[in-house]
Amino acid sequence: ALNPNLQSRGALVVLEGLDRSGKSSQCSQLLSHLQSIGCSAELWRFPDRNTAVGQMISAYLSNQSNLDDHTIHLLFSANRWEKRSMIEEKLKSGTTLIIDRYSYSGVAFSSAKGLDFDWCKAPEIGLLAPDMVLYLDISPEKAAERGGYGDERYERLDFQGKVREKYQALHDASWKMVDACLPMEEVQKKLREYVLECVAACKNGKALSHLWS
Ligand code: DGP
Ligand code: NA
Ligand code: NA
Repeated sequence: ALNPNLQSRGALVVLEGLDRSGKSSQCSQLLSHLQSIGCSAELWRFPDRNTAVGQMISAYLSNQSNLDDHTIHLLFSANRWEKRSMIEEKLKSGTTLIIDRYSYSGVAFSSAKGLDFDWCKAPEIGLLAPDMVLYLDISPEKAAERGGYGDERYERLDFQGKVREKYQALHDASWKMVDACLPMEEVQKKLREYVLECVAACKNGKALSHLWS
């Protein structure tokens, strides 16, 4: 409901999906669209490979280093925690954030390796909860047809299948499922509708909440 006493804030919108689901290009198009209609918005991504922690993650993903599964899980989580206060400041200043991957990737990818699901969720507790999660749904087979996977760790058909199952166990009322196999423009159209709805709700006083809610 409309609450004129609250300063209007930006929306926290997360895009999730398997590798090669089209997330990153959909994110850029969303950002351009929001900016073109005068909405203050930024595009962020996790892992953020620019920080010291992010560089350790990047070395791990490109197979230049090996780390225990629990250790890398906690590094991915730390990489989100180190941005937590900046995310809150941005939102409170009225900027909408489109984020390419978040805690759901953290839990889906690590639990797909066999780590305990609830153990994987624990370090994410207290991070800001997205106002909306847009899940670009694609089968690993279809994703692999898109020019094949790259050389990074995790970019294998069998593993991506397990990740998809874990994603299915995470989805809640804040999730919108979008068929990533639709033509790109149609995917974009649906994403825009959802995001605009979410931006309006946040402007009208929707409260920020925390994971896992
Ligand atoms: P990207 O930069 O979006 O291509 O992500 C790099 C890879 O890392 C991709 O295969 C997804 C995976 N990933 C992203 N976030 C996490 C996380 O928090 N934990 C784990 N284990 N994997 C993640
Ligand atoms: Na990737
Ligand atoms: Na990506």
